[in-house]
Amino acid sequence: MKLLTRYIFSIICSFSLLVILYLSSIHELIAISPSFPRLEIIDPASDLCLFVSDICGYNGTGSSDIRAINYISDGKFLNATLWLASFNNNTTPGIEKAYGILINADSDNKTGMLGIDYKVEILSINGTWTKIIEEWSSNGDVKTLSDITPYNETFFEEGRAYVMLSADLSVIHSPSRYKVIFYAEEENTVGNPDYIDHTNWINIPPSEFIISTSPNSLLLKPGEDDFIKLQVNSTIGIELEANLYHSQKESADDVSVDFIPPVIRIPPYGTSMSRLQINILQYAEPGPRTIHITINSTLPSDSLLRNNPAKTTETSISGKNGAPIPPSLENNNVVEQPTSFPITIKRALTQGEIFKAFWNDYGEFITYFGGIVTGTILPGIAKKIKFR
Ligand SMILES: [Ca+2]
Ligand SMILES: [Ca+2]
Repeated sequence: MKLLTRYIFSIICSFSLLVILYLSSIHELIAISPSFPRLEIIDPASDLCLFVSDICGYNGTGSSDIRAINYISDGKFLNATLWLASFNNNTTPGIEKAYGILINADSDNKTGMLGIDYKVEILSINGTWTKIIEEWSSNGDVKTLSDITPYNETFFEEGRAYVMLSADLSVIHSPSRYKVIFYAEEENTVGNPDYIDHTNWINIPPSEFIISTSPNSLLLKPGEDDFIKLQVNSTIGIELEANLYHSQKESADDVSVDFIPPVIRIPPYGTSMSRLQINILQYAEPGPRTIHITINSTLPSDSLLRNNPAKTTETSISGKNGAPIPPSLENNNVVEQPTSFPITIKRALTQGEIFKAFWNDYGEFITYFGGIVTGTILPGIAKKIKFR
C-alpha cells in the first residue's frame, strides 16, 4: 500500500511539474504590447494636403478630412475611431477612399520605408472594401501579410461620419514600444489631385511623465522647512528637457516653494530627480495646503517626412501612387503631467506650551540638578565660608 501511495504521489508531482513548465513557456510565448485607456487627438478641419507637395488646406470630399481620433489598446489589438467631416459608403465616381494605420514597429525611423514597418488599411476599389496588412522593407519592397476582399466587417455606420480601424498586434510581433500614424486619403482616379490627412507619429505607450514623491506628505509648523524628493520617469524615447512648476490654491503667500533644480534633463525612457524645498513662513495659519506640481516638455516634431532625409524620394503610403506624403499640420506635442502634494501646517505653540514642552523634556534633569545644588553643593560652600 505504501508503495502504491508513493507511486501515485510521484505521478502527481511529475504532472504538476509539467503543468508549471507548460504554463511558464506559454507565458513567455504570449508577448503583449502596452495597454492604455482611450485617448484622443483633435485634428484641424479642412487641412488636407496634396500627395505630392506640402501644400495643405484642402477640403476634399470631406470623407478624408479627419476631425478627431480616439484610440485605445488592450495590448492585443490597437483600435481606433477616425471621426471625419463626412462619410458616405456610396461609390463616388472617380474617387477611391482609404483609411489606415502606419506602424513603426521598432520606433526606428531608419528601418522600414520612412520608418514604416507595417501598414493596416481599409480601402475601396470600385465600390468593394478591402482590408490589407502589409510589411514594408527599407528598400521599398512590400509583402502582403493579409488581404481580405471583400471586407464585410462592420467598420462604419450609415449616416455617421466615422470609420473604425483595428490592428492585430500579434501580426506585428506585439512590440513593447511602437509608433503609429493614422491617415485618411482619397485618390482621384480621373486626373484630379489626391489628398491625404494624417497625424504625426504617435508614441505607444503614450508619451508621459510619471511623478512620484518621497515622502507622500509633510506636517510642519510655522517657521519650519523641509523638502520632498521628486522622481520623474519618462516613457518617451528621446532625451528631453522638462520644466517644473508649482502653484497653490490656498494662501499662496505663506508657504515658500522652490524646485532645486527647476529644469531637469530626462534620458530616453529614463528617470531624473529634483527636490521641492518647502518653507512655512512664521505667520502661516494652521490648516491643510496642497502644492500643485506640473512638469511639462515640448517634444520636437515627429512628422513622417520632416525628420526623414528620404522625403524627396517617390514613396507612397499606398504603395502604388509613387507620391511622398506631405507633412501635416502640427499635432499638439506638449507633454504635461500634473500632480499634487499635501502639506499640513500645525498651529504654532504659545509661550506657555513652549515652556511646558521644554519642562517635559528637561524638567526632570533640572529638578535633579537643582537638588544636588541645594542639598550638597550649597551646604559645602556655606561650611567653607564658616571655617574662614
Ligand atoms: Ca483634418
Ligand atoms: Ca521602423
